[in-house]
Amino acid sequence: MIRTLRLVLGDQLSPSVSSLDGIDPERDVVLFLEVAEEGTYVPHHKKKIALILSAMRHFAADLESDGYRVDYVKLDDPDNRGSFTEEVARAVERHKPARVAVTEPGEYRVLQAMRGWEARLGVPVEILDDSRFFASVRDFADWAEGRKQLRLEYFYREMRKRHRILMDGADPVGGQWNFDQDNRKRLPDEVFPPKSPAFAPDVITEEVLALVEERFGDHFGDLRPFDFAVTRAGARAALDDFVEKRLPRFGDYQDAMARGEDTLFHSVISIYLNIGLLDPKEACSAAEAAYRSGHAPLNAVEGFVRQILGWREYVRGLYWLKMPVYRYMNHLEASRPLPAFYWTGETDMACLGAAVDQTRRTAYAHHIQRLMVTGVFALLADVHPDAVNEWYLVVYADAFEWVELPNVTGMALFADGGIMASKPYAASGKYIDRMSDYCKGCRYDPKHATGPKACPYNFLYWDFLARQRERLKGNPRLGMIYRTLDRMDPGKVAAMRDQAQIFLDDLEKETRQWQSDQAPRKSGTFG
Ligand code: FAD
Ligand code: DLZ
Ligand code: SF4
Repeated sequence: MIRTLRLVLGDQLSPSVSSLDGIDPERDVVLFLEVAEEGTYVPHHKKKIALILSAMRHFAADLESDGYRVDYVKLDDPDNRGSFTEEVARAVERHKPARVAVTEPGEYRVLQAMRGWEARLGVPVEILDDSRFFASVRDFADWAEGRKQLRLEYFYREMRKRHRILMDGADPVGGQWNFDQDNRKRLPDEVFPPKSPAFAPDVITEEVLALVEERFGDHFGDLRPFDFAVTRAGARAALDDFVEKRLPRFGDYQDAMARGEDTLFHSVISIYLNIGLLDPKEACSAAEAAYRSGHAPLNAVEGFVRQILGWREYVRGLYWLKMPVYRYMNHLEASRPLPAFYWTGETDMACLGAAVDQTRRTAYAHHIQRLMVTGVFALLADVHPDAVNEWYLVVYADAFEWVELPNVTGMALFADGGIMASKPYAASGKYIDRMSDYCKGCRYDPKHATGPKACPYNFLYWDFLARQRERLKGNPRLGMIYRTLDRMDPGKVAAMRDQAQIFLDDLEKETRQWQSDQAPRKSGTFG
């Protein structure tokens, strides 16, 4: 008799995942389920689906060759019932295990389903902690308890101390916790970032690519060229390549954007961390070793470690602390639809056109593109958080709700009313002009705030501040900006607000037309 049926989900592809703890190779079965519902509850980017299915198949094959009993249900299995719940039920009928073990999932939606399994299946179902993070859900809740504000900086310092990363005794290496001030350079013309490595598809990946084209061909995004790593060895090679070639300048150009440069000095490892092919601890150790050996400077290494040990852990803790209400937050009462150009890329705004084009091609954009280009525009344009969240969850290969939702609702949209960020990241076109070369090739001009050449970020920025005055005026970090607004010529403010109104209404009209021209979209969790 099968003792334990061990279910491994598509973002749990680590040998150390808790659902495999204490596995008995003779009497246990490891179960993998390719199910249509996970590809369509929102219509994910084709590259994202291919990454996950191919990585699942490779991981399962490795386990099998290591001597474990694997039951792998493929998407095109004629008996496949299409959802985790139905397929676990079918596997329980097949194997009649004494119990089912699974590691807690990364999305609340799936956890809710899992909580109903024991009653449905009639066997004990053990949902185990996910130990692949520095902080457990409980650790974060303990840290948050009794605090008025949940600011990243304090959580991050605790994590540095607790995990002894970049520490000299009780003090941070270099005498300071944060080198953000050094990390805001624009990319100079003579600096050419090394490309991140490309991994050619093997036979397994080619089979998956054909399947994805057949089953999800109408989803957003280009499937080919497909050059993600799909194994742990490939993911580790991607990390090593980053540490060797890009980490030394990661800090300097962390906030820069440039035409034709999709990845700059970023690591492009979130896809591997989030599906389990890389361990966050090994990423931080590799970066710290590069600092200790003199290969990379402290501003780069600290900046990178802060993203993983700080932000990544913090957003996960916040997600599980605040769900399910976090998913429905809309503090600024934003109400407009997501502009059609987020899907089509058809816009005269060069920065947005570039971000959407890159996202369609690669299922990747770096942090500042996500935050300060597509994110800020959605904030200023009053787009409803549901529509923005759905877009980010669909289009990025690294998007799972635990990490996507806080970044969108909390960081980009201020829809949580300041649980995550101390003020909205609202910015005018000046920011994009300072940090990129997009504006040079744009029909708009970041120096104009009204008139035909005015950069939309400019009039939308001041309109946003004026429109949200009642909600935001008490924010101490916005006091100076509201004083500037109040000192502006009222005629200029009125002109910017009129132009914003016309611009947003036209955009909404075009979007509604585009929506009605589309075949009805599949409904997702974000409606
Ligand atoms: P690097 O810049 O090289 O950073 C190193 C690592 O730090 C990343 O791989 C990632 O694991 C981690 N990291 C950095 N910033 C964050 C952050 N804010 N939150 C969590 N982890 C972070 N990240 C996702 O993994 N999935 C998402 O769905 C996602 N959605 C986002 C949506 C918005 C609106 C914003 C502003 C950010 C989002 N991020 C998301 C965070 C960040 O943009 C990506 O992690 C990063 O761009 C991935 O590229 P990289 O691996 O080259 O990162
Ligand atoms: C995203 C995704 C997709 C597209 N397909 C599968 C799948 O067929 N089987 C699977 O186990 N996981 C898949 N995933 C990842 C899941 O959506 C993810 O595990 C849950 O959202 C929980 O984080
Ligand atoms: Fe973007 Fe405005 Fe610059 Fe055009 S001018 S690229 S819209 S910031």
